[in-house]
Amino acid sequence: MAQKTTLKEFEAVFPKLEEVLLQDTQKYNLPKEQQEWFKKSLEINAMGGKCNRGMSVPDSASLLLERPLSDDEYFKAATLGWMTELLQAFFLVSDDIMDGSITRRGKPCWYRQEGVGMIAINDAFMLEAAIYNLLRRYFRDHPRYVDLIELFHEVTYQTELGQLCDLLTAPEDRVNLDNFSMEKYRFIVVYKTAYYSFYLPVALALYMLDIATPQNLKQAEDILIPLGEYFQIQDDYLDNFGLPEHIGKIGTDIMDNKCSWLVNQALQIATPEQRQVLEENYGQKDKEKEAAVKKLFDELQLKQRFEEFEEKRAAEIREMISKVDESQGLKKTVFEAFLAKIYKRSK
Ligand code: GPP
Ligand code: MG
Ligand code: MG
Ligand code: MG
Repeated sequence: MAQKTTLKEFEAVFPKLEEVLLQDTQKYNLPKEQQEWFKKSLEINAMGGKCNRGMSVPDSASLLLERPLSDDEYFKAATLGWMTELLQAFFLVSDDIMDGSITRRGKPCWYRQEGVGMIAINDAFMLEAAIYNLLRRYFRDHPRYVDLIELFHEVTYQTELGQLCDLLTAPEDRVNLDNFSMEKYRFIVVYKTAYYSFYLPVALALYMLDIATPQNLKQAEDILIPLGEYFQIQDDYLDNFGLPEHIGKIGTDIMDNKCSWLVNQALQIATPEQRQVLEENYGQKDKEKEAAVKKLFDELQLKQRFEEFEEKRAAEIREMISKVDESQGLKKTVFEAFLAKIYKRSK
């Protein structure tokens, strides 16, 4: 039987990786003060999240093997998991600057913390560098080392393509609702979120166990991408309807002029008068205008619309999972575990 990891167990691996990363800086004679800075950046930015992405690497590996992992397997899988958390840290530090966000994980965003500012950009690059550093240290002799490196590179690039589309559809100075569409929305979320959050952890587990094939990777992608799209739709929903105490961040999508799921849904059902309200109030850094859009979202019953979407998408995904051909090395339980983690999430 497979064994599910706990946050405590997973977090217990981090100090070892941190130590390895800090020791490595000594070969360049990095001064003590800068080592301390890097340590703090690692601890604040990589630690303290839900670690859903990271923990899903050991969980997926155990489900694929249908048995608990040995200590060595667990350490390797958790290390790959921490690399996905480092990738996420690199993205979030950068994304919060780009989105002008205020809080993350219940604290001020890294770039807004005392003495940090735009140094956060360099810190983001170093969080990314840490991935390849750990990969080299622990996987250089692994038969799929090159595949692992290429996977991180490709998924990073895919996320950047999504982020580019996210940013260019949300110009700060001019609101043009004609820019938005569900087609564009789908591209944005699949690339900026689904690949790194859902496909990556499972692909990592498959490579680690050296059972990845073009067929099972494709099979995994076909389910994990719609699942990731659903996850980002939840993120957009929670940006407006979630509680900051639950989600650990304050929504900025309306003021940021984002091509979010909510505004796309609103555009599909708005009367000409309601569309006018959006034209006049969406995408402006003004609390009252934001409140007018929030009021319109309530009038349009977008909460209910989201709940209907959620039921429908969860049912579709369950259907897809039921059809997984396990002869290719995959297990239905891998996908069920992901769905169970995100279905009706409030944070
Ligand atoms: C989530 O978007 C997407 C990312 C965090 C990827 C960022 C990609 C980069 C290449 C930097 P979001 O802005 O909706 O996330 P949140 O709501 O957490 O700010
Ligand atoms: Mg953001
Ligand atoms: Mg963003
Ligand atoms: Mg968001």
